[in-house]
Amino acid sequence: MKTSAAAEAGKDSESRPPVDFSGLEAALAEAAQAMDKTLDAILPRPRGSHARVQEAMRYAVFAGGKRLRPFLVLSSARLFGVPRERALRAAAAIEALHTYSLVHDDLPCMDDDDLRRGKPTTHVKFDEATAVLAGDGLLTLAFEILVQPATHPSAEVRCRLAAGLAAAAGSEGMVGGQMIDMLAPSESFGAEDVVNLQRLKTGALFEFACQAGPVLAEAGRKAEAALRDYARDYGLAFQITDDLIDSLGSAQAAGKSVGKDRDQGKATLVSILGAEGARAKAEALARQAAERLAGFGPEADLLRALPFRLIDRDR
Ligand code: GRG
Repeated sequence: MKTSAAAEAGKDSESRPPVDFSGLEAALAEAAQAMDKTLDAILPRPRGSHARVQEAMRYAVFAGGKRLRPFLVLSSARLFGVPRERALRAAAAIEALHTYSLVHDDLPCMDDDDLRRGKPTTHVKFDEATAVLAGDGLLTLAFEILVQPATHPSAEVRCRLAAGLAAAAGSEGMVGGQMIDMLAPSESFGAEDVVNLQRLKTGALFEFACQAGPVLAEAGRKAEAALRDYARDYGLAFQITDDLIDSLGSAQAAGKSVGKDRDQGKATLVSILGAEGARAKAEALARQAAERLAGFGPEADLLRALPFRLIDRDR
């Protein structure tokens, strides 16, 4: 039987509009490949007596991520005709920073995980201190990439990118979200609290990824707002799907430990709405995300299709 919260979420659920998935898998694979090549060129080659930390940075980055944030940067940049090299550099910065967050999140003092992206976590493969330093190295590298002139000839644009990433990743963004997550009570944590937590912890970085295109193109605030709104809906749909996988999936399919939220008694939209309600909510958010791009033509079709492909991951 549906809970009332699930019934509420289910109200959002209408049948799915026609979604053009053609070309999406190929585009995702192509973006991931280009990203790996760029990251390989940018990441320092292990050398000297500090080689170990650079080996750990490379281990974490090349452990097989889906490169979703880079795909969002590249796709949003393509909408505005941003030169590919610039978009790839912005994408590399965000992927380096995202990987740092995963390395630190997996540490024994945080989520204490042994498995990430289907492989031993960085502190298991190396050691705890090296994993902390590797995360620090990736975080700082992200900003080094953004402020180099190869990212954009305009210093103002480079500053906006660096400030945007700092805001998304800092204590009013991802770090703040992680803090709330660690302090979150197992009771009296409602849907609104969960949405706020997720918007900071994972959503802020998605917002930055989607806004990188219009910022690189100097396309103006209206374009940035459209991409930000798309990212908000996409980010929450992504998180709900991740929670569904955590709640229902296998560690092998997820490439990481599952069932942790439930074991720790953490509230998620799945525990609040139930699996069916959460799925309906994710579907509604995917539809809304696609609608946010109504002002663009067929060049935005990959971005329109992505949230639907994403929410099908848990089935
Ligand atoms: C430690 C400062 C600090 C922050 C950690 C983002 C985050 C904050 C922790 C990650 C923990 C987690 C599992 C969050 C759920 C959603 C999420 C970000 C999943 C990983 O992103 P994917 O699926 O991963 O894009 P890949 O490996 O494909 O890059």
